[in-house]
Amino acid sequence: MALKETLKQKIEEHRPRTTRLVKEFGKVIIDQVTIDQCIGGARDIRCLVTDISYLDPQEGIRFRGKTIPETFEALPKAPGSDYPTVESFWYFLLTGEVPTQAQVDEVVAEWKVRQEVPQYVFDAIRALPKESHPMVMLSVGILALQKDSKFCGFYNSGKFNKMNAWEYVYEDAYDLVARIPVIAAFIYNLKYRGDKQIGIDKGADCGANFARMIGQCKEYEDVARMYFILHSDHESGNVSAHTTHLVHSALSDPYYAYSAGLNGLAGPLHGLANQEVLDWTIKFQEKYCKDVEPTKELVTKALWDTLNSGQVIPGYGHAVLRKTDPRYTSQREFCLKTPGLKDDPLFKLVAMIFEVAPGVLMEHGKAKNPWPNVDAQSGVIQWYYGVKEWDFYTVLFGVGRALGCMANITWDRGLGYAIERPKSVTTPMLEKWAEEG
Ligand code: NMX
Ligand code: MLT
Repeated sequence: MALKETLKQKIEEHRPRTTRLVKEFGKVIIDQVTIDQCIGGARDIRCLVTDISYLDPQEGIRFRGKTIPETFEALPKAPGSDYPTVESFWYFLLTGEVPTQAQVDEVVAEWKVRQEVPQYVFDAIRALPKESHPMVMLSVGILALQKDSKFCGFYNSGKFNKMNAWEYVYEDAYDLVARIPVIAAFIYNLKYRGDKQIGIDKGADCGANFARMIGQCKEYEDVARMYFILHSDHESGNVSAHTTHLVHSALSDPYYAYSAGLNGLAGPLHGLANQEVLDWTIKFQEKYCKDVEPTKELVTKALWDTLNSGQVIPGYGHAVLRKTDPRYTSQREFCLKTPGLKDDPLFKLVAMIFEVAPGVLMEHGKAKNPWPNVDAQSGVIQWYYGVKEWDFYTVLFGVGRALGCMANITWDRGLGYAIERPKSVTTPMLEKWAEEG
């Protein structure tokens, strides 16, 4: 069955479960809210639903019930590669089913049709000052696509109905995931390669095409596939996924919603941490290792200098995870099995930071999770392959994250989730409840 038919069947099968939960069990209590959660970023409050992925604090992420190694193992691979295509992963995220090779081939073919980006998007990006951060360019590019939103068109057609609204979200979502790598490649070439643009390779899958569009080597094709899949989804409470869900809950179309999500991803406590990691590491080399090899003692000193100046150690800590992020481990394993990369001085330094930083953070005593997250390992791979412009790294995160956010909002509409509108209270109210105990 083709992707849309499979998804339609899945959504229709799922709807009665959601309806029954609300009608028959709507008042069952699944959590309570404390004052520190209210003030402290709603941490750990169970109030969002998604079946696309689940984040266990100890184990890390599972996409559609599968761990990262299980996901890579199960999905059909790109020709001649150990990694699945992004297209097969898109099918899997949307439907929860491992596609057959024939189903993947269909998605790859449809992806190619959808990936053409209208010229006005490039013109809008080009109109920005060249010094603009590439995340601004990406967010503007996605927002510019809004003009042709099929969901918005359906809403304005006078024929809008809740039962098939998801089909129009699906159309936009699919267009968006197919186009965002092309927009990202355009930004890369515009900013860092003297505007030497490379056209779409119509014979290539998403990962291979992205590598070719930014002038990269064959080996980078797997880097792109791995990177986009690993960054795709992290259940729905993280800033980018939650923002996308929130904005779309007002029936803003997928372009408005994901442009907003990207603006959240651009924060240093979220996706921007991957560029901060590289910045920190390179500055460490310049400041401490001009004439000497890095040592654990030097790394320890630099980490304490960072903490003592009131800054966070980028790439370490997490709001939910309490162990090393399996996305970190997966990328580290990629480095260890890649000749050249495993002996690369920067990789060795990142590995040394991994040996030292958790101990320093434990001694510091603030971070609830002293272990590395996805961002601690991602930049060094890009650097090794020559993508040294680290302010571009969050754009790569944003290309991957589009897959999860778009799968999520397609299902949001499929299941008719309501506009999100939590209730706020005042400080005097909290003080009163505090006194009453
Ligand atoms: N370095 C120094 N202090 C830290 C760190 C860290 N890496 N992580 C947490 N803390 C501090 C945090 O600032 C807070 O201090 P204070 O009480 O003074 O406000 C305290 O430890 C408790 O914070 P947690 O509850 O452990 O962490 P929280 O859930 O609030 O925040 C992060 C999670 C990820 C924002 C935080 O760990 C952090 O800032 N990490 C560094 C930035 C980073 O790597 N972000 C990327 C996350 C993954 N991603 O891609 O989005
Ligand atoms: C993410 O991938 O979104 C980050 O790890 C942050 C999070 O999960 O809160």
